Amino acid sequence: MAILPINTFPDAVLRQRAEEVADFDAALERLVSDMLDTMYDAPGVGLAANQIGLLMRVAVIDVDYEIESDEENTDPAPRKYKGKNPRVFVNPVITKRTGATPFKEGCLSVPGFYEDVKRAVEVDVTYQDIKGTTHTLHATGLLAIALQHEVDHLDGRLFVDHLSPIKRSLIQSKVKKERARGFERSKFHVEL
Ligand code: QAP
Ligand code: CO
Repeated sequence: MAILPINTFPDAVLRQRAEEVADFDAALERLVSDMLDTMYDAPGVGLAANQIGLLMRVAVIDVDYEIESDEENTDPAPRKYKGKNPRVFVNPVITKRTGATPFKEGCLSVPGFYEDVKRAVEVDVTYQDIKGTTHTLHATGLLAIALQHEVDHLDGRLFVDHLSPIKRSLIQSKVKKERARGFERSKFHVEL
């Protein structure tokens, strides 16, 4: 169990193409487990290995879980989930895209920003599971959007790349500024 730090825009590792996974070993199992812990902790619905600084074609997605609200517990740390459905995609390839729709997306690497991105409505994806077995999946709804978003990450693309250059650079400077503020806060242990 480990929650890993998430790289944020414009970190260089988010711009690199991740490499195909060849070894379906214990190290991969640990990586996937840590990625799921990190995603649920955030909380987010998807996370690609680039976001935790590893250039491996691995993504985790859970578009089905809900955070159980707990009025008694004001501590943000352990959270409860109902209906967890972790999905793991190793070496995912989108083989078919159908339709087009705008979808308001966010990203754990671009915290606090949500913008409309044009995505396919349905996708076919071929991928391997954690054991290396190949599967194909026809995805619709939020899962189809998440798959396109995560495969973009593995190819070094972010949702902000689908926006105008002006919007992108504005978001970049704001994310950088927020990150610097976060650093100052942790350095001096000041609660704002
Ligand atoms: C990718 O995104 C995605 O800005 C996953 O402050 C996007 O989990 C899948 C998040 C759209 C499907 C549709 C973003 C959390 C989480 C933030 C995420 C934030 C806190 C984003
Ligand atoms: Co993302």
